[in-house]
Amino acid sequence: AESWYPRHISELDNCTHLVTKFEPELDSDHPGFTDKKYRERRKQIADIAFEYKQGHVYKELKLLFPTHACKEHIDVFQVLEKECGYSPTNIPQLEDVSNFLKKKTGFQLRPVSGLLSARDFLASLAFRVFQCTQYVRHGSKPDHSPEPDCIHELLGHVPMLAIPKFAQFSQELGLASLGASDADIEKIATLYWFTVEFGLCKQNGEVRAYGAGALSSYGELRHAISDAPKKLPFNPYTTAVQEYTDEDLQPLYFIVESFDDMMQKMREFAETIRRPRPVRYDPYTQSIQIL
Ligand code: H2B
Ligand code: FE
Repeated sequence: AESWYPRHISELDNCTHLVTKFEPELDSDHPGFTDKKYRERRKQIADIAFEYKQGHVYKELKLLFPTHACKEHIDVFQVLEKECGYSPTNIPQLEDVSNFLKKKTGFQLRPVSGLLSARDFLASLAFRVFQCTQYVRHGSKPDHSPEPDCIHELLGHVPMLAIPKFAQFSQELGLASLGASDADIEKIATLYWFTVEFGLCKQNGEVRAYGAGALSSYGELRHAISDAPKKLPFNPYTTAVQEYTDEDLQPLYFIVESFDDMMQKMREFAETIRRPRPVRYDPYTQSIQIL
């Protein structure tokens, strides 16, 4: 039989067999053989090349979206591919994506250099500002990052923030956080975790993911829709005090009936959060009004 050869550019991922006899590690005639620094540096660069997979995460996720993601995410994702340069080989500019979001829901992206405190992160949502990282996760672990990175933001958060109802929900979480006590911030951050990050919803009798942490990791997304984890109905009063871990895979998810239902329940809950005075966002002046 004919021996295997690559038929598509992505199959070059399987063409990684090295001829090593001239490398500085193995060839005593190599000018770098006795230069430890040079050999270390060479090894670092070689590891990056060896781990490289073309558009791996993006393609795995795209295969899962039709059966695992909520309908709204699937629809917006197609528009992002058409209008915003989303593709397996391109990371779009945040400014282009921010302008796209502004047109869809008035949300904008603001660059941030790393993980913010929950209070500061939530406060920005009140202004329809999403604090967005720009760096990309380490290539040795393409499917998981312990901190947010631009793959998580672009594949998970951005599509959801382009959906009017979801944008409204996100802003209301932010408004509820303004002036709240540390204990209440913790509750809102927990609600954020189980909805915006790892939320599941019911659609046409199926469970689908709308949380960005699930939508930006194929391992998490498969796990979330499988029978392995525990799933409970979303109820802000119990969800807000549920312990959680930021380990690789979540042991527990909360399911909402619909975005409308989630929003209504969350509004009721927000009423119970004690704050100095009620507030409202004024979009004309882009400021918070104290009522
Ligand atoms: N900071 C940044 N930069 N991105 C986030 O997604 C984020 C954050 N999430 N700080 C917050 C915390 C979230 O985990 C909640 C609100 O605590
Ligand atoms: Fe996130």
